[in-house]
Amino acid sequence: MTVTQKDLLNVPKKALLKGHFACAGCGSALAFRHAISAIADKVILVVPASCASVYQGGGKGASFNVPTINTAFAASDAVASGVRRAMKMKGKDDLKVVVWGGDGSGADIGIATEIGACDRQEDILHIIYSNNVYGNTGGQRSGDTMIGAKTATTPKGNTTPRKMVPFIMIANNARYVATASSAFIEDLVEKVKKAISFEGFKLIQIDAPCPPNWRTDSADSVKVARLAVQTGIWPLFEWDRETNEVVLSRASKKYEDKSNRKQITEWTSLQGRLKTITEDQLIALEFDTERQWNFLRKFM
Ligand SMILES: Cc1ncc(C[n+]2csc(CCOP(=O)(O)OP(=O)(O)O)c2C)c(N)n1
Ligand code: SF4
Ligand SMILES: [Mg+2]
Repeated sequence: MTVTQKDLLNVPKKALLKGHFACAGCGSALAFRHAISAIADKVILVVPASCASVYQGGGKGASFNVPTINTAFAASDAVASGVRRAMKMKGKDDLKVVVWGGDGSGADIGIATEIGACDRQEDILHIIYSNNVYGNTGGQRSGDTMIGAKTATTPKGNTTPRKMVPFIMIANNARYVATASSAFIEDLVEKVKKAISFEGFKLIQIDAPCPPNWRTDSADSVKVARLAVQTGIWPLFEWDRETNEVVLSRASKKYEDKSNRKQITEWTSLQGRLKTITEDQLIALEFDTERQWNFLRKFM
């Protein structure tokens, strides 16, 4: 299923209307606009507490143009499970239930209900947009924060390796798992469309730059996300339970070979949160990047 730029315009309806409250250059809002617009005629969204709870607006100013249920931080996958079961009972099988949530809920506080839904093979798609922090509450470190990144709770730079949620979901036998990026929108839309075609629990994790917390220029969001792929920091891949194979996405194929990758410092130097990364932290970040690739290679 190849998605072209033309397909991005030819959508059932725009899922994100003008006047939303996301910051300029928000990678999450950009990804949302395309990923959810592509399936806007058949989606019910479930949103845990996050920036998305805020940037959707409310009342007459609401900018989410699809049915949306807002939930408590840890409850989104439980709520989504119930909504999907109810739709099935009502014979509305064509309605797909999608969790749109941040890394704070997806990697940390909601992970118990997320694994529970995966364990029960609930027929839902959980999309984590990862801005690498608890953005909505002031930018605290999350389980998905990069090593070396300064956050509100790691003023000297984060020292803890990322919790790799896609790998957790592979280990828990999800139906389909993928990573995506705000810089590769056609690839993201392809993955979302593919994911909802499967029955069972699906997870997609998106690298979503966040100018205020990453201390980047809002005009650089796509560039920063693209560099994350080109440096090997954020490999784009898909894993399917039927084949138990990891397939690297087009944009990441050549970066499996380390010699093709751009220097990680090209990516860090654009971000205030990583500009002061120490030598030790940089080594640890490189090690953590290789840890991801080594895991993926086991399934290739
Ligand atoms: C149980 C619980 N703990 C803390 C909060 C406060 N809270 C609301 S949103 C949020 C941060 C969400 O972070 P993330 O999921 O990464 O989404 P982002 O804000 O970055 O988009 C926090 C800590 C809450 N609502 N409920
Ligand atoms: S804080 Fe970050 S994730 Fe939240 S709306 Fe702003 S740019 Fe987007
Ligand atoms: Mg977040």
